[in-house]
Formats: sequence, C-alpha cells, structure tokens
Amino acid sequence: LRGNYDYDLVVIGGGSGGLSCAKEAVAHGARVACLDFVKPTPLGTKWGVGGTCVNVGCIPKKLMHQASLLGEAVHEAAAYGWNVDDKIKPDWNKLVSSVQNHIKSVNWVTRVDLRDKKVEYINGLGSFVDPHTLSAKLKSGDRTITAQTFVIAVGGRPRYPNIPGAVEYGITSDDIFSLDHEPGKTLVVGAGYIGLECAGFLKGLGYEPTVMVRSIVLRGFDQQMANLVAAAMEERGIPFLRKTVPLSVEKQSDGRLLVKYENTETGEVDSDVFDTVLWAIGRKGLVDDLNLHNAGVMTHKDKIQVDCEETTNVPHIYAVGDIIYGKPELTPVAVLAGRLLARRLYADSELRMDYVDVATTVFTPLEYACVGLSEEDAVKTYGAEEIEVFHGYYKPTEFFIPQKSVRYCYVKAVAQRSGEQRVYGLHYMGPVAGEVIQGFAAALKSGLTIPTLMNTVGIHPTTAEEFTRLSITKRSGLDPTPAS
Ligand code: FAD
Ligand code: NA7
Repeated sequence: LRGNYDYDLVVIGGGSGGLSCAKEAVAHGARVACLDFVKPTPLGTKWGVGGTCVNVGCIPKKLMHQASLLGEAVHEAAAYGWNVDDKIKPDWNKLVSSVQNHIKSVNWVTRVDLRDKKVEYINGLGSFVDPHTLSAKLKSGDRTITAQTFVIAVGGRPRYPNIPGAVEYGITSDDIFSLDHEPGKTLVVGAGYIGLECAGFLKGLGYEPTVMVRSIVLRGFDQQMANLVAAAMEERGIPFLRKTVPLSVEKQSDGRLLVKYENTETGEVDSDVFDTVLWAIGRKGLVDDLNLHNAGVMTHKDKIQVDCEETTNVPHIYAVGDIIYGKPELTPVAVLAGRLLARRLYADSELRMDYVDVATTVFTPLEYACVGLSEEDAVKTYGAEEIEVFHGYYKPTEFFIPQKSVRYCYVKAVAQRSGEQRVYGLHYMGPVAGEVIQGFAAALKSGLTIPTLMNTVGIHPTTAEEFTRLSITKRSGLDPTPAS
C-alpha cells in the first residue's frame, strides 16, 4: 500500500472532518499525517488544533448561548420563589476566559489524542506541489511531504463585505468568542443562522444587537419557521433592519463606529453608531492556499465538487466537510463523512455518507430545530395537493409561572397527504430544540408516518410530546392555537 510515499494518507485540515478521517484511517492500519494551520483574523485572533467547531463555532457559540439562557433563567427563578437579585449583570471578560479555557483544554486533549493514536500532527499550511506532493509551511521552514492519498478538509472562514472600513473595523464570529472587551451596541450584518445566533446571545447577555437583513431571514430554511424565529427575536427587543445593506464603516473620534447603510427598496441612506460591527454574511471555502491546480483538482466557486464517495476529479484526492460543494455545513456531517471515507479507504467498507435528512438547530433565544424537508421544498417536490401540513402552537408548562411568551412556541409536520402518510419534515420552535428533534430525526430516517406519530404515546409534561398531539391540518383552516 505504502509505495514510495512518506504516508499512506495526508489529511489537510485538522477540524471536524479531517480529524475524524485521520483517526479512523490510523485505526485501520494506515500511516497518516494531518496538517492544520490557522491564519490569524485581521484583528489578530488565532487558535489551536481542532478546527472551526471547537475554536470559533459550535462549542463557543453553544456556551455563550447557554450563558444567555442562564441569565434569563435567573430572572425566571424569582417567579419560582428563589430570592435572587433581579439586577444581575454578566462579566464579559470572565465569560470569555471561561469559554477560552474550555477551548484550550479541548485543544490539549485533541493533541494528546492524536499522539496516542499515532496520527502525525503537523502544524503547517499545506499546498500542493504535484498530485502526490504537498509543501507544508511550518514555523521552522518548509517541509515536503508525499502521500498516496489525500483528503482535503480545510473548511472555510467568514467573508467580509467589500465596503470601506469593513476589514479595519469589523469583526466576525472568528473574533467574537475571544473579544477582550464588551461588544456593547452591536450591528450584526447577515441573517443566516450564525448572525441570528450571535445577535441572540448578545441580547441575552444584556448588549444591544441589531440585525441587518439584506433579503430574507434564514435562507434555505422553512420560511414560515424562519419568520417565527425573527419575530420571536423582535419580541425580545432585537431590531431588524430589513432590506438593508451596509455602505461603509468609519471610526469616530470617540472610537465608536459610524455605519452608513442603504435600504435597497427605497434607496434611502441612513446611519447609526455602534460599538461593534459583526459580519455574518456567509463563509468562503479555503481553496486559495492549496494550489489545487498543481494537483489537477478542480474547484467550483470557492468549494470542491465531489462524487458520492467524496472523490474529487483526481481519483486519489478526496474532500470532506465544509469545503465540499452543495452539502450541509455541519460538524456531524463532516465527522461522519470523514470516518466513512477512511473505512472505505482502509477497512473494505462500502458504506457511503448519506447527506439527506440531516437534522439541525438554530440556537436563537427561542430555539428552532428541524429535520427533513421545509414546507416549500415539499410542495416543490411533490406538489401542493400531495402535501398535508399538521401544525399547532403550544404552551410549555414551565413558561406559565414566569409568564414567558408562548407566542412563538410552534410545531409542524410536513407529510404525504395520501397513502402511508410519510413524514417528510418536522419543525419545532421552543426550548431545547436540538434535544427534541434528534430522536425524531432517527424516526424520520426510519420511514416515520403520520399514523405512527399519532400512535406514539407522549412523555408528559414535555414540549416534545406536542409532535404526538398534532391533529390540525393547515388545509382545514382550523385555529392552531391551544385553548388554554
Ligand atoms: P474546519 O472545522 O473548519 O477545519 C478546517 C481546518 O483546516 C481549520 O483548522 C483550518 O484552519 C485548517 N486549514 C485550512 N486550510 C489549510 C491548509 N491549507 N493547510 C492546513 N490547514 C488548513 N455546526 C454544527 O453542526 N452545529 C453548530 O451549532 C454549529 N455552529 C457553528 C457556529 C459558528 C459560529 C460557525 C462558524 C460554524 C458552526 N458550525 C456548526 C459549523 C461547523 O463548525 C463546521 O461545519 C465544521 O467545523 C466543518 O468542519 P471541517 O472539518 O469541514 O472544517
Ligand atoms: P449564510 O447562511 O450564507 O447567511 C449569510 C447572510 O448574510 C444571509 O442573510 C445573506 O443574505 C447575508 N449577506 C450575504 N452577503 C451580504 C452582503 N454583502 N451584505 C449584506 N448581507 C449579506 O451564512 P452564515 O454566516 O450564517 O452561515 C455560514 C455557513 O454555515 C452557511 O453557508 C451555512 O450553510 C452553514 P441573502 O440571503 O444572501 O440576501
């Protein structure tokens, strides 16, 4: 297998996909090196091995979301009889240092794990010299590495808009979780899930976020649910500047940031002053440093197109994770794709990654999770006449005593109208949305039908049981709000 190469496999990128692939390949006897290198942000933020999820993605995001939920819970606690000071305030620097300490411990465990598992970790920036040769830029100089097989798992980084002041004065999700000062009044530009999540936890922590929306909220998600997410955030006091794009960012003499922006419908130009401007306008695949042309690998926009076995147009070069074109950009997707690829390469497996019906959660203050098709995609695929949508608002028991708003607690099931009434999509807004949807995702993948869902006995009193109580269809026109 080894031929004359230094390694059987070189994985470029030590994030979710790369690490899982490298570790699995070693477990099946391959000789593996894994390169990981992080270029600092314009602000100078950098981090250790582990990739986006661990350092500047899922993990710090969930911790800050949790911090903001805890603040809310403390206020609710008073209604439940706890004697708490209602004027609590978070300590941003303490939160950041707790989050960063956790991340550093994960970086450490990752390095130890790689050493124990005998994956050679190379802290260097990889670029192809020819189809079997990589040059790694290390602190100590360049190193040339050859391998029989390559897996590209370089992920992506946030984009900056092409407007004056964007790079000098703006930050991104790459900086927010380690910011050394309070963000204060923050303009969050972009209404994808990252923008909404950041605005959500900033509000919960007591800052003043505003969300700037160019077109629609949560493109790619079920739009009824997306609008509920936005409405729930607005109800909590987060303003949304709609149909608006930024024009420039200038630093004032007092250090605050003057942002000029334009309403794309009316052409009206306006401005406001913020302490922080956070770009959440999407991510760019990190193909540029790879010199892919030296290996003959073709790119598609800033991504790499692969076939159903994650093979690029060059047979011994594969790609997994966020860098591949047209697949969900989520950690568990990258992890499973990387692991299955390693098994196909080194353990005689034939199992391929299934990118369909991947569940996901938007960790906004009121969370949203879903699995399967959005209502509009179901209608597009099967036709409106073939789709039945069951839906209902509900009131979580624990919301009553603190009198929390139940206005946006809502579930819906998008299903086949006739035949076995197959469930195509499940959508949930409410507490612990990811925990609720994860199990239903397994059911949906196993062919869940509406009769099975109706025959499932709920766990009372939970919010997840609302899926077993769905009885009103949209087609009926009946009121989906509960009586009491
Ligand atoms: P990455 O994890 O990005 O790893 C790629 C690594 O390769 C990086 O360390 C990079 O620096 C390195 N690299 C790049 N180029 C080179 C090179 N030439 N040589 C060497 N190394 C290189 N997903 C979820 O499932 N749930 C969530 O809640 C969630 N929240 C998120 C929140 C935020 C703010 C962000 C930004 C992302 C979030 N994601 C979430 C997405 C998730 O983080 C990614 O899908 C996942 O990290 C992708 O893994 P990957 O292996 O493809 O790439
Ligand atoms: P997304 O989901 O790509 O969302 C980006 C958001 O930013 C979206 O609302 C865009 O509006 C908006 N956008 C994009 N470019 C601009 C400019 N130039 N000005 C203003 N607003 C803009 O990115 P996220 O960062 O939330 O998520 C990153 C990835 O993780 C994403 O690709 C997911 O697949 C997973 P639009 O709808 O395009 O008008």
